[in-house]
Amino acid sequence: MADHARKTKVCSWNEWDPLKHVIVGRADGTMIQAPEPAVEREWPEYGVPLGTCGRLPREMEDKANEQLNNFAAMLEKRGIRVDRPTPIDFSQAVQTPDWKQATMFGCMPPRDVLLTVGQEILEATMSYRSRWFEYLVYRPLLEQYFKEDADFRWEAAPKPRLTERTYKTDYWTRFKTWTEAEKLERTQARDWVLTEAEPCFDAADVARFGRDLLVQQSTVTNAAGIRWLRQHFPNHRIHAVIFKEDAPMHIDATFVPLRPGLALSNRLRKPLTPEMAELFKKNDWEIIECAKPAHDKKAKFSFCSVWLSMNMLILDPKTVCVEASEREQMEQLDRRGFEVIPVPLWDVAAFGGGLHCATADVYREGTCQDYFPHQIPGF
Ligand code: DAV
Repeated sequence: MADHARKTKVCSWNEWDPLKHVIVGRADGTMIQAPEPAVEREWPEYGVPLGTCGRLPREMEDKANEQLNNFAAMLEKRGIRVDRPTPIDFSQAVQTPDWKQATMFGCMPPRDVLLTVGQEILEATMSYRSRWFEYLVYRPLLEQYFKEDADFRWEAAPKPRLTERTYKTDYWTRFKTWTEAEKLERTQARDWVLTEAEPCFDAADVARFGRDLLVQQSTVTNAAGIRWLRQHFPNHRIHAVIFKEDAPMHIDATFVPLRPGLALSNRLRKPLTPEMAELFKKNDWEIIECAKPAHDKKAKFSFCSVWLSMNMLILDPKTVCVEASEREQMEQLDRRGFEVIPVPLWDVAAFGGGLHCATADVYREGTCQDYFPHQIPGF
């Protein structure tokens, strides 16, 4: 179809309305990043000690791409338009006037970078130097949507400087010396690797519920980032949340909406914001604990946890895609009346996540609704 003949419309207000257009990531060229203040990768058990960087093995990449391609083809078969990013050479060094970073990362998880709120797609700041330029892989698509949809609001959050001021530079070294109790104290104090020198956030720390957005403060999203989002979306109610977890990154394996009135909560990572439980209760939302994950350890080279079991793509309020090995999670949702579509995607984990991470909404039907008419003052 000629570009101008497509009916492109950018709009998505929540995680569950009928999905019509989505971006699915690619595994091509994904790197184990070189160390930087925000993040250190090490897998001594696989012969990759701290400081090693390089492209993930080609056979893993091929398998991941096969699963991503099958996932995309399944969505297209169901009438959903699927777009893909344009990979660039992620093994190249990148620099700004302030710093130089030996490698980039990849383009598997569009959810981390692109936040769709209504007719807007917002490019997140990101907080890793290796991910500073990641928005470039989505630019061909965003330029196209801009041409094809006169109402598309294309926005980018201020690019952070990411100098030494942005980080507690010895954080990860100290982290390794802390007991579990000490790590949890840091969580209670919201004391992670980012300082508050400038706003930082990843788009995947946001869960969208119409007028209400839950934003997780985490190792990649600071309070200033949440404040920036609050000021950027004045018609939304932004709720800052944290969970019982020592190095949180992204809300989409911790707390996920399923449909109006029903949300799925991680069975280990409990909400540490009492107001959050109250908000859901007051508005008659039921929160259920996720099922037991199928895997008992992370995938090889994966920085994501086994809780990718709850990282799902919802196609409409009755239909949900779940990773195909997550039998118990599928059964739980089946009992709740969902049509569950099993999608093999575990081999993609090392490239940046699961079904939710691997996608970014472009268009869902529906309008902006208020699912929480009873608010909690100050939250
Ligand atoms: O909790 O393992 C998964 C989500 C990454 N986007 C986790 C993070």
